[in-house]
Amino acid sequence: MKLAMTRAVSPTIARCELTHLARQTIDPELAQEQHHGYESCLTGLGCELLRLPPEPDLPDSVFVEDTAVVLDEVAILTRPGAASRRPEVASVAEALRPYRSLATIEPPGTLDGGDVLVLGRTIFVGLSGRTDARGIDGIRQISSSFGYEVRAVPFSGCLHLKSAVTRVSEDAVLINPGWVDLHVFAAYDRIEIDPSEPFAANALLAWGTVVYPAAFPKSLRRLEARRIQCVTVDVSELAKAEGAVTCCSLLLDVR
Ligand code: CIR
Repeated sequence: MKLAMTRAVSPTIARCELTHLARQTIDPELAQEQHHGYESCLTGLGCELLRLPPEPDLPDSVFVEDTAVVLDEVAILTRPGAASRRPEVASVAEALRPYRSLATIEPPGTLDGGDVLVLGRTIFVGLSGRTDARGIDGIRQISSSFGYEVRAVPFSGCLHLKSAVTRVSEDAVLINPGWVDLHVFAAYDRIEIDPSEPFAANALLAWGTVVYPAAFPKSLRRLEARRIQCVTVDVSELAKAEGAVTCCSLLLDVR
């Protein structure tokens, strides 16, 4: 079974954390409508939806990706870099418990799931304002026993590593070379975003199809030119909270 964990948009999303963006008015109802569209898109790809309990008092709680890293062998509960986001983790742990054994990033280390890009047996982890060296050591300790290699990746200009690079097929990544060094991903086919769309590198590969923001038509064309199958979603309101398509779900295969 394919499973997507999501969580409703908090009515307090306007009080979200922001790092690189200026605060703009966010319409929580429109954000929720767009989130429904995102969920429908995922169920359209044949997965079951598991909606986490709403957390109306936690402004960023829709961005569930940051709370856990789900590998086939284990789910790693994170310790988000923003203290305001740490209370999001407990309910995600309970939802994951039936499906995976659980491990945790221990204090004082911090790690956001948005900084973690798993490509086969290599886990690239962004060294960011949210994820520190201790957090990276934590994920290394947990995952190495399952045969994963962890590589720390410096980047700049954006919140998370996956704002700068994501996987779009078995062997290709979509990347903004202005934010992360292309050479780090030399082993992969690297598709560069259109330079006029700097936020376009965040794509969600969901069971062979790329879920992609409608806001980046030029970069979309680059994906389609490579025969990558894409479906677009409008997540413009969530983007004002510095979120994109990977951050609104945790995808897992369940046997
Ligand atoms: C935050 O700053 O934590 C949220 N406003 C946005 C988190 C987006 N998460 C992600 O890209 N993985």
